[in-house]
Amino acid sequence: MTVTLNRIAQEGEHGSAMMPIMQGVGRAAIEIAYLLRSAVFRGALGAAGGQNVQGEQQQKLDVLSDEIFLDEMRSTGHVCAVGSEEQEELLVIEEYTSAPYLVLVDPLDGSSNLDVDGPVGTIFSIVKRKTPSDQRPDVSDTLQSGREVLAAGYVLYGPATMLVCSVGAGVSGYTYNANNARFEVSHLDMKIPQSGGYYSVNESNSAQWLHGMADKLVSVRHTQKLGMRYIGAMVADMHRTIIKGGVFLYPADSTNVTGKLRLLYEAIPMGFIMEQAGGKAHTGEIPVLDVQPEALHQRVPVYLGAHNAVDGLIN
Ligand code: P6P
Repeated sequence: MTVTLNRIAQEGEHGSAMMPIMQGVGRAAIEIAYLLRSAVFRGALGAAGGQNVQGEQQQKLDVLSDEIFLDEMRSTGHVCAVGSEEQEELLVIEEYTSAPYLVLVDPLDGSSNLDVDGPVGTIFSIVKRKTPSDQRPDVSDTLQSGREVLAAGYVLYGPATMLVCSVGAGVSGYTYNANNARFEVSHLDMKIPQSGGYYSVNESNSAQWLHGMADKLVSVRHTQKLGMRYIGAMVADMHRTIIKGGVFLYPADSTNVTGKLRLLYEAIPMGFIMEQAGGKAHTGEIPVLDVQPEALHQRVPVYLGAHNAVDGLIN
């Protein structure tokens, strides 16, 4: 009996409520994966000409993936609004303003890898609205700490398309099976190895790191015998860290004093997954999931990985 995404419905306290949205994420992932594979023939590679709220050059595929994801969240009928990296303001789903959930998403993470055919991903988390269902949802509904997240996960568009997710009862990975046109379970109860593996960081920034981070990293990588891998797409670097062990970090530096990665749709969902996989997720000051968000696109430093590797960097 092949196990599919439907098994999520039996997981933990929130599995059944999260199932329709997870299926929507799965549909969006299949559409985005197809778009990525055919982009070069459709003139969909390259810059869209605009910038996102981060001031980063938007790729055409960023915009298309964002549209696909929003459409699939709308089609679930359970989502009242989406906070997206690609949209400055919260996107209210007008047909379902009374729906109970909101989704935070980075629709196409690592899109600078696209023109070199490198791996990219989608990162998402799901929260329950705080505003009453007879009111219009607003950005305050998104400003919840990671401790209130009901579900989170990522899609990795690599040699295979994988959906890795958690509803708070451990982490499982599903791989897209084109023969059956569905995601099928391939990695049950994923746990990060607590020794060995790789450190993963953009070391070209090391001269700007704060708090003696460069020296700490030299010490940790030697004492814990870590190799080095850096793909430049958070989803791919995080997935390898969970499978192989070690730590992924994007420290604050003199240019990005609050870090580069976004709290609501990168750090929190990935921190949720890392903690559920038996790892540690920290900002250098407090656990990522304890940060109280103050803005939709705020940034934080992140240290995500095995406990001993993260502790060696933050203490
Ligand atoms: P840098 C991609 O733009 C991203 O948001 C993450 O996916 C990735 O981990 C990071 O930025 C890469 O940043 O500065 O190393 O290119």
